[in-house]
Amino acid sequence: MRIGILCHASMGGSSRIAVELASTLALRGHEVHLFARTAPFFPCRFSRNLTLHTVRVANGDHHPADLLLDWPSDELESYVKMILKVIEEEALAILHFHYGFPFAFVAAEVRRRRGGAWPVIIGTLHGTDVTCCGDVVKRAQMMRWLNYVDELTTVSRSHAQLATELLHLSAAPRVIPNFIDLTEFQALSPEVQRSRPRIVHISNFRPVKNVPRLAQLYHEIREHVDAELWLIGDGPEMAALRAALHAFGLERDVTYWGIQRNVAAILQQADLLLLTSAYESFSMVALEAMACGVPVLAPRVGGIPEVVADGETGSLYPANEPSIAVELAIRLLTDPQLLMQLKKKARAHAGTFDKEKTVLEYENLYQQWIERRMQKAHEPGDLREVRV
Ligand code: GMT
Repeated sequence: MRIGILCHASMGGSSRIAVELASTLALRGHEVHLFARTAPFFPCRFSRNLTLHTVRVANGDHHPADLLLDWPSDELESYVKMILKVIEEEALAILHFHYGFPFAFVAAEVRRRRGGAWPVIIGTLHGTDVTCCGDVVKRAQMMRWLNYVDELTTVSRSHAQLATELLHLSAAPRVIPNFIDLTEFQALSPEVQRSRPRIVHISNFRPVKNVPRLAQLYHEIREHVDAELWLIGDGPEMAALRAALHAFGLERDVTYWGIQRNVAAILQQADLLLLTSAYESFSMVALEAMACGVPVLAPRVGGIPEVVADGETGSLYPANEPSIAVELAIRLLTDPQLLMQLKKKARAHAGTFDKEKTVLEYENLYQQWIERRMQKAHEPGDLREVRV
């Protein structure tokens, strides 16, 4: 198949999924074109079938934690034109965007300017592209753009329900969960016991991650357990977090890893992933941690319960009851047998999100749409345009 994939260049989960999907589809023999504003933070896996297209931008040095939603209008126009040109030259059958802003707009523009049936447009909603549609202006925009989309997918049942309600969708998006490459994310022996347990947190440190809560929880856990804290990533709330940890006198117990591409190598050395997010449609980091044999302690919000098996691969706490999170952390970190069991199960459970299986689901979805379109006899002109 000839497939175009649109995504952000940031270090967010939607970009990681899009790049992995594009790379894997190319390695499976499809002709894939990846469209991003600049080269994505996560590198593509090399394949002759994968072409990366970027636009010439005035300011390319955006912080990788920033999800750039409002592109300068000239860049957006260049992006749309670039995609239209590739569709024309390469006869793309599928155009699949990851994350609604600005890509639902871009897809709608492509369909509006080209008319006709090709390429089939698939959109995957990932997280704040839906939650921000509580805002009436954003919601109206998104609802308008989604009229041009042939099929919507999203990453958890919970997020599908939220999207359906907020965006007044006539049918819930198809759920295709996020996935992981189990060869890249591997676990070390679960038997390893450290003199000091190690809590890890990975994020883009945006407000939705509720970073003040992270400092508070660590402070309270630290009063009972001599655990260290490893922080991976960076973002707008990092300075405030540093200040809070300093004020608690915990600065020397914290290791700041900054932004890392190979998080697996660090995750493998941890005992517990601590999350405090106000919302997660899925939580890629929870899945990455589990694949590295690290149990997850997270609030019961959004799609997290569909990723973390409570009591099996970690523990979930009510988002508004942080004291329960502290109790659970102390229990996990002071019971080596329990921790070892959770580590083993975490790795095994991550296997249910294996990349190979999920990429097939996307492949089947594309194939079904192509066949459906091919059967539509009333657009013969269009049918000649596409090579699959
Ligand atoms: O929506 C966002 O805040 C950014 C987005 C991203 O690009 O990383 O994150 C969302 O998509 C990820 C991949 O599907 C999910 O793992 C994250 O849970 C989700 N973030 C939120 O829902 C806050």
